[in-house]
Amino acid sequence: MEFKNPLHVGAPNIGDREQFHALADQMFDRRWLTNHGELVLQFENELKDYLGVQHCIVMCNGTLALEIAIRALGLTGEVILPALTFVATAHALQWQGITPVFCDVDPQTLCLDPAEVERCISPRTTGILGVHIYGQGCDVKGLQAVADTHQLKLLFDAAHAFGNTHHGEKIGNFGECEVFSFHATKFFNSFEGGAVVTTNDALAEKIRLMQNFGFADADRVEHIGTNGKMTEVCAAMGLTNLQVIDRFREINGENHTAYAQGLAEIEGLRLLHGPDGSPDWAAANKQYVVAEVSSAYPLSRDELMHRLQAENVLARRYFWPGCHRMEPYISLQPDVGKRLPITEAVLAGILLLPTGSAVSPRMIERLVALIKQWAL
Ligand code: T4K
Repeated sequence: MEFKNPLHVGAPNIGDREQFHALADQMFDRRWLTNHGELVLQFENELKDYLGVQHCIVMCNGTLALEIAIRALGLTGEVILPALTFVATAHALQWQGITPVFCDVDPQTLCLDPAEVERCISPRTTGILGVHIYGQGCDVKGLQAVADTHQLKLLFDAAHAFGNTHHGEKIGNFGECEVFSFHATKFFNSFEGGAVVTTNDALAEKIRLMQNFGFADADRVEHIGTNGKMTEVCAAMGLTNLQVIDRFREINGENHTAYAQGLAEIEGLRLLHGPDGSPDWAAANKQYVVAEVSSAYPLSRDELMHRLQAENVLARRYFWPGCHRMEPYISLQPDVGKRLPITEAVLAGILLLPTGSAVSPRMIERLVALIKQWAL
């Protein structure tokens, strides 16, 4: 086995432990563990500045944040989204009795194709849920135009796009609202966590109440609500990691360069994202290293993944086989794959390789050497 310790896609980035312990001690000293404590309020303020957004409501995870955003926007009936996403995006709709309508993606961005979205609209459609997949910004303008024409609500799942920009503008400022995940496996984590960000004052207020059972004050409930609150210990982790976020970004940049240089010499393997001279690429968190394995490589994608796993490189096929091929969607809409040719083609060849602060360019050289050797 080439690597003694496993190389994971999604191994957490972890900031300064001393700082985390100091924040956790403050929390214990105050005997205030959750319910909008000082650390959560500080975290929301720092995030607001970092993301350049007007309102930021942190939550216990990204999935609940999505569910609350969807409910606060009053979505019902059908909502259009890509099948090329983590299943949480679809579940957040289905969980609330909304039908997820899976739509094909643009082959360049791998995000929703506005022309395809237009084709998926029915009289029951109330919204469009774009996903900035692998941190790549959606065609925001195109999607907003479709939403405006058909009077639909547009929101974004920005779980992969923390700190990224789209045409130079910070992700977090688009649509009615955007939703981040701070799960342990994300570029930026608070153990578990998420946030809804928006420029809409009334929506922000509604979401804030909904994530606390709908309470407007101690004895007054204004909405149906749930418990979406973030704990103080999660906020402590978020504050700790936010201090060193620029270093995490640099590390991912160095790792991406190491992959790009190594894989460039291997026929049948290519990275789906790469330097294009744009400020968006420079700012990107590069959380996922997304490779495509084509028939020009002697091993199939799955054979390559299994060979890598045998060497303790735990590559992943995110998001194979696609939400539309998972339950309950495959049973409810068995033929939907037929209208998703780009999604299906992408999912057939995709392989995500480990990056983050647990991985170094030297490890990547060794990993790439294996892939090269198997190509001979
Ligand atoms: N929307 C999108 C587009 C998303 O990608 C996600 C989450 C969401 C919404 C929902 O946000 P959250 O509700 O999760 O905040 C993982 C994560 O659990 C999930 O957050 C993430 N997307 C998804 C892409 O990845 P799994 O089922 O693949 O997790 P698992 O346990 O297989 O772990 C992934 C890899 O990370 C493994 O190789 C092990 C490694 N790992 C994991 C943890 C937890 C570590 O090395 N250390 C760790 O602490 O879903």
